[in-house]
Amino acid sequence: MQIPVVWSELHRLHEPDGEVWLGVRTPGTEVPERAERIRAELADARFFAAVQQPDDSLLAVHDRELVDYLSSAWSAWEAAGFVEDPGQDRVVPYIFPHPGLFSPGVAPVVPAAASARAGRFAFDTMTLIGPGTWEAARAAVDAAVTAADLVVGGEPAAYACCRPPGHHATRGAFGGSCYLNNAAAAAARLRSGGVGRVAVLDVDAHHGNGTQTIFYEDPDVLIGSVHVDPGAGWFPHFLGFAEETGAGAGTGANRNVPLAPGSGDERWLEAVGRLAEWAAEEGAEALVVALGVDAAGGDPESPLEVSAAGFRAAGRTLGELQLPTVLVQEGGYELATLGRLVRELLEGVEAGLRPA
Ligand code: SP5
Ligand code: ZN
Repeated sequence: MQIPVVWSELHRLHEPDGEVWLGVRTPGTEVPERAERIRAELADARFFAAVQQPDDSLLAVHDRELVDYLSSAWSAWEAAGFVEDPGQDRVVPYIFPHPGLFSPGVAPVVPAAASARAGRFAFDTMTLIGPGTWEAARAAVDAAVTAADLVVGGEPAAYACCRPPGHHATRGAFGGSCYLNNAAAAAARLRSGGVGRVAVLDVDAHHGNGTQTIFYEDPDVLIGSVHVDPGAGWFPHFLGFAEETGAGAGTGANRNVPLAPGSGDERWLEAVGRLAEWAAEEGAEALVVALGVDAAGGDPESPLEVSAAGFRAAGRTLGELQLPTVLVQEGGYELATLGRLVRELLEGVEAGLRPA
């Protein structure tokens, strides 16, 4: 494979060790083994170490309050003694600043108590913070931005093999196994590196609500996402509908294609094709692919039924746009097939980019 792979060992420091779902600590599927499986499958590629990036690369897409919180959340939790009493070895929120909580004109503060602070920034209970979560999340952004830098520097495409994933994280909140939005940071880097208009196309099985929301009013970052229909009962439940098309100056720059559970290659590839065509028509000069492979038939987190050949075909369609392309790993949870599916998509991109 020609596409360079950006890698950081620091991902291993993030061991969520489960997720709190429906109030119960369940095993969770966003495990360190994921990145190791992908790396093993791509062992013949050129590897680049993720380069540490300045705070600017985070602050381009996140509020300082979120960054400050995430970088200190574990130490504050530990110092508060919650590991011993009540016996919780990960940061878990308990109270949320729900819009319905507030009196008119009263805005949420950052709470004084470490126990309450988590809910100020988390939008679900599943996305646990442990001792190395911050270091790993930050390294994942480093990997995505390093991949963007390779592309700004002239590589036709680059792939960030990173975790934790990012596309559910908004400017000010984290959730859905995501803490910092790696793909958004890559898009911002392409923009600051001189690209006029970037398209982020998200093929993860879940709606990329964070990336959508970060760029919702930005006409120069087009966002397209194909995902399982949240209206059919799937995460992130509240966003990802076709009616969400951007706002303000970004009106028309967002596009969602929700698919019925059970959709396979035919419907999924048709959607990928429509999003790619739209990005070209709207004048995208570079592409970020939010590369989740959890739309695969065997994946435990989604009811879509895409095949290995489907991922290769999607890659080819994206490559045929002939744009400088940054690919950023998102979801994909079936350990036995994960690496192969990523390889199929990357090889498809390579085939599409190559002039016929
Ligand atoms: C990046 C990404 O793919 N995030 C996906 C987060 C979706 N998680 C939803 C989990 C809902 C509860 N999980 C139950 C798993 C049963 N196998
Ligand atoms: Zn997903």
